[in-house]
Amino acid sequence: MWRRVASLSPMVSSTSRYLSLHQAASRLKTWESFATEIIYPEKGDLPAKRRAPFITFVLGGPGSGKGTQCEKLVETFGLKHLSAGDLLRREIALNSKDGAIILDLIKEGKIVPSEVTVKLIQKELETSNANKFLIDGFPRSEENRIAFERIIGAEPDIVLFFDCPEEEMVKRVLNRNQGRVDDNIDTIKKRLKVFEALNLPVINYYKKKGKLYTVNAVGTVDDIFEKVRPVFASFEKLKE
Ligand code: UP5
Ligand code: MG
Repeated sequence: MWRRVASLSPMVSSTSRYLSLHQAASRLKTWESFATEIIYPEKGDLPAKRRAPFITFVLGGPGSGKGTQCEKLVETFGLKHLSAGDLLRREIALNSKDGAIILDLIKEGKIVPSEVTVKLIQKELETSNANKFLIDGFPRSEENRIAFERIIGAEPDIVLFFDCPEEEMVKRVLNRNQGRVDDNIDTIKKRLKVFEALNLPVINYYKKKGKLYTVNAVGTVDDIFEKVRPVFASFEKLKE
């Protein structure tokens, strides 16, 4: 069962005023497919796929180590890793209809429109057999966050924030050497500005909600993982 988002119903109904009946009905259908209460079978257990997924948002500035730590979480806890940046880069590689626009935005360190990113994440969530997800590098703005709640009809269970000094992040990104179009000093400066202006408010939002786990992201990869591991080990749902 997906967790219902308290503000979802009013948001859907107020949004519907600006949508055609067909659009509104289709949005409601999408939401219902995620949010409908599950009727428990009299005997036996629910198939894993139908349980509420455990969702973690993994946030932090460029080069703070989100992807690196996600890989270790996958190995240790069997979580499914969805990197929003990788999903967008895949669209570029596939030359999809949004590919060219995505490339221009990434080159400028700007945020791709929420609808595009959320739809890509939605497709992965719907088609995966997994029930525990790490959503890496998303949401990057309050608008992203609200779009996820509206379209997916769910909130994260926890939010992991890798807190890393800018100097260290710049050093790591410049040393990466994987040919990413945004790994150059001009774009990194823009990415850092966007992170501070738009992503920090999201981090503060989850802090107020008591969902935020902040990890000091300085140190070796293994040292940092030793700070991340207990966060996940404490969730019974992840042991199922
Ligand atoms: N490294 C990692 N940990 C280290 C450590 N402890 N000590 C020393 N080195 C360490 O790590 C970066 C580098 O540092 C690697 O070489 C690693 O080996 C080393 P990584 O784990 O890759 O860091 P990460 O935080 O994942 O950095 P990344 O550059 O991927 O973060 P971004 O958030 O900038 O990139 P993302 O791919 O998420 O987004 C790219 C762009 O896509 C955005 O700028 C935006 O334009 C667009 N985008 C959207 O518009 N919307 C989205 O929802 C997502 C992306
Ligand atoms: Mg990454």
